[in-house]
Amino acid sequence: MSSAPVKKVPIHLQSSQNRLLIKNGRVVNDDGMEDADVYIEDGIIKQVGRNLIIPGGTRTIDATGKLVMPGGIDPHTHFELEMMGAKSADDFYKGTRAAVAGGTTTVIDFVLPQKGQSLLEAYDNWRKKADGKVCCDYGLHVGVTWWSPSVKKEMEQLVTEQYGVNSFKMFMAYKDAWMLDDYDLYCTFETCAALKALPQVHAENGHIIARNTEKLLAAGVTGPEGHQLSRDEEVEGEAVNRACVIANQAKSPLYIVHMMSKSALESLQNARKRQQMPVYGETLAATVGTDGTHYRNACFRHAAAHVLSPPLRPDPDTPQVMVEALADDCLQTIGSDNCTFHEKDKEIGKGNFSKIPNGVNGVEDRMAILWQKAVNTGVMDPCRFVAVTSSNSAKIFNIWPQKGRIAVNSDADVVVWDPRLERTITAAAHKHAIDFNIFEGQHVVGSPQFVIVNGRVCLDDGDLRVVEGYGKFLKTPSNCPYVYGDELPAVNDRVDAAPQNASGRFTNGTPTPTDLTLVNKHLEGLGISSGCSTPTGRKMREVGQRDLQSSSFSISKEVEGLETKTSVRVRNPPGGKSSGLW
Ligand code: URQ
Ligand code: ZN
Ligand code: ZN
Repeated sequence: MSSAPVKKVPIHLQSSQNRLLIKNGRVVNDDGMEDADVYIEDGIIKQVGRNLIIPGGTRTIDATGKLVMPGGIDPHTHFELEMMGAKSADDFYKGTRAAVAGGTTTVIDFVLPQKGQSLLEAYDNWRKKADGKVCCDYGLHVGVTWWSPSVKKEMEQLVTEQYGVNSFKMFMAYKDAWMLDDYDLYCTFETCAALKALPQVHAENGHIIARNTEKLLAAGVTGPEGHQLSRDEEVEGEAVNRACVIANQAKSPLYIVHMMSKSALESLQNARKRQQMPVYGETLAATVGTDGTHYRNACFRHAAAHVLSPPLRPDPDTPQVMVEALADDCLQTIGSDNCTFHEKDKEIGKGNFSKIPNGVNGVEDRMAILWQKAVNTGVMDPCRFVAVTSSNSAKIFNIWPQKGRIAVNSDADVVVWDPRLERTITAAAHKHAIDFNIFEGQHVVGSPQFVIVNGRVCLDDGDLRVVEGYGKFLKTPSNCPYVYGDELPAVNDRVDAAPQNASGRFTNGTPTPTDLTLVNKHLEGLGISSGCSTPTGRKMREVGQRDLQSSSFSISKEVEGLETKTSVRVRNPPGGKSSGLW
């Protein structure tokens, strides 16, 4: 007797319908922590709490001693990007596979049209490259690399529901390729403001870089060290300031991508004091995890592998200053700018540093590197880690709380983070398409043990089980309440901040010093360094000036003896009222 035909269910459907319970972990959101179980069904978080009633047959992950965090959101990747005569090596499959391996469950890539190319055509090409390959959800920013009335029209179309784009990147560098002049920048910022979209800038003075490059090459400086010499900190700081001025004139908010230097931070902080609209700052895993001394390495392969723009800085304090800027809310996000190139492609620039394709790895190691440099050192608490690696990007790009949050009805993008897991980063073990890693040999303590993407366990106790094409395109709607909401305090209110809890956007609902003491106690229970640097409305420090208080591990005397509670619940809309309940 023949048995009834078995109906094959596509693997992604089987997986997303699985029920999953993450038990005994400590749930960490950007605004608090609680000991809670998380129940997931059909790709959505259905319950968060203790003593949940769960259907039989549910798979259980024991997260005892682990942190249960929203999956990372990398706001800056370049997969399969054609630039400078080469194509970036990580495509949307390998790139998102590497992302998931490191705990990132959403990426936002950049559509970068050639000068003169239709933005819509470039967008369609990106969707064709990505849709069938992504292992996790992805969104798109669109580059405005030239300006005309037709470009303006296409921007208007791109922000509609059909296309789902709410952010546009403009370049102040890459002269004769993607660079816009100040007039065109002003027009693009005005257009973004009118569309309630968010302009982004790559802030470096492209004219100065071009002239310095000519002079260096003429003087016989042709190696990768010339890349850094042609564009020092001042060249970045000037452009950050200019971009802020233009945004202020255009009455537009602004997001500055890949901020790499103290000079850039200084310009940002100064601009915020006068800015009418918010200015957000992003730095990179590369910036906090390595430095510009590598450009002097005698091996071309090694030095060229570190070439990106703006460059890594030779100043040894810069990585630490960037970590502190993230902790203090001077910077809001950390991306990877993942744009990897094979050695043969980097060699295009042998004999002329200005032809080395720009870009490094980072999408896989972004979270572990920041954890190591920021949380293990006591500069940042886990809540702030979640904010800068996930929730803030979700808020700024208007996908919060669908993404970036462990809460009922949020997407089941979850990382079970083992703060004790030790490993050494190597190219031999990474998931990228290239055989070089700029963090090679770095020992990190803290990494994902499980990564759940839309309800599917894609990193399963260390085993990577991604599915090509499982991810979806994620629309990012315009008119983000977090960026454009009238009721919200401006970022610069925070610069001259009033005492505790008179907070800016990112600090609404964040713990007060008393609350942080309790967070510290939770961490001590886990054996984690517990210095808390989550912004509490205090005045921002000057760039590079270390705040010893914020990096202290000690529990504040005034609250010693308080009863430790096991849950923290602060449920605020983005930028909503501050009302921490412990
Ligand atoms: O400028 C960028 O963001 C891309 C195109 C290249 N990567 C880099 O060097 N930052
Ligand atoms: Zn850039
Ligand atoms: Zn980039």
